Amino acid sequence: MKEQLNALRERALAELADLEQPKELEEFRVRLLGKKGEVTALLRGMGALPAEDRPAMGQLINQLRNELENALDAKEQEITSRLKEQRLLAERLDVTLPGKAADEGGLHPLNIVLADLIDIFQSMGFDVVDGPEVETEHYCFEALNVPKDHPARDMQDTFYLAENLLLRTQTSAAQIRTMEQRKPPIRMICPGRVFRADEVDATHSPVFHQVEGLVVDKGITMCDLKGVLEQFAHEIYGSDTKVRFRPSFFPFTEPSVEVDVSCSACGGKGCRVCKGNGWIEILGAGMVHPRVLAGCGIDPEVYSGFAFGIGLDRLTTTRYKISDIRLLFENDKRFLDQF
Ligand code: 2NM
Repeated sequence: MKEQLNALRERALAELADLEQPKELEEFRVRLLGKKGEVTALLRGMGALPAEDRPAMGQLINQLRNELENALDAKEQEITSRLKEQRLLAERLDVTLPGKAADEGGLHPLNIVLADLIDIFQSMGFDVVDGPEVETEHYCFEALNVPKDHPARDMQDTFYLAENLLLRTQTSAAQIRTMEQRKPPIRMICPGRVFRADEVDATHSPVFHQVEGLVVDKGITMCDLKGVLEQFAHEIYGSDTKVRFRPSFFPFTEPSVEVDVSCSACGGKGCRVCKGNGWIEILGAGMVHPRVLAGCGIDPEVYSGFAFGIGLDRLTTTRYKISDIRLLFENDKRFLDQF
């Protein structure tokens, strides 16, 4: 039986040396030291020994049991620390590596130009006013002296949401609201989105941006209009830019003008940008129609005013030589990154 013991010890220790996984260790423990294990079986087998041999044999078996338990514990520690080492190695972070640079956002070109515009007009004493994009016929047409049969009111040109509810076709609706609420003097600009049922192409979009301006006070004349708009054109295009006023027509102003600046691309000689005529139209304007003032409760015998409407999209495309207005609305990152 002693030999049997020694053989078991040698076999078990050799086997243990080759184990690598905690699971294998556990199986080993059960197989040798468990209730039905080999060492336990040896203890049970002692019943067959003569009574006087039993104590010495029992001692030997217990010794083997302790020996194996110690070897198992040592092996377990070895395996645990090896696995931990491996895990730490796999999870190692190099905190000295350079970080990934975050993509920086920027202002949309329309907002860059709008910020300039707001700066220019604020420095001339204008307030910036906001208004609703959904309007009634009263604010969009009636109060602006646009007659009932005017083509602008047509379903084909205006997005109607319901009877008497529409997407504003110009921001002047907000100026009517202001004139109804405030006493002159009024000096305001109203930037915002406007909507027209246009076909989309390189120069037309159903959504575009306007900055409309309004000045109402005692004694406002066409000279004030010319002075303010000339100042504006010089600040946007440079002080050597020539400015030209042409007679025009709008229902809400009388007289009405269109304002051109000399083409900055060719200096007025004529090129592709100005379609060969040396001038670029930048805005429409005029003296506010007495009927518009009166409709807002402002006495046209006491007060007068001028108003203007600037197309922000065109101002932006000409400033940055953008060939297609649609680029302003697609939000292609490759395009936006250039500003
Ligand atoms: C334009 C051209 C001319 C305009 C008129 C008004 C208001 F509300 F005072 F009547 N606001 N804006 C106006 C005048 C707009 O856009 C081309």
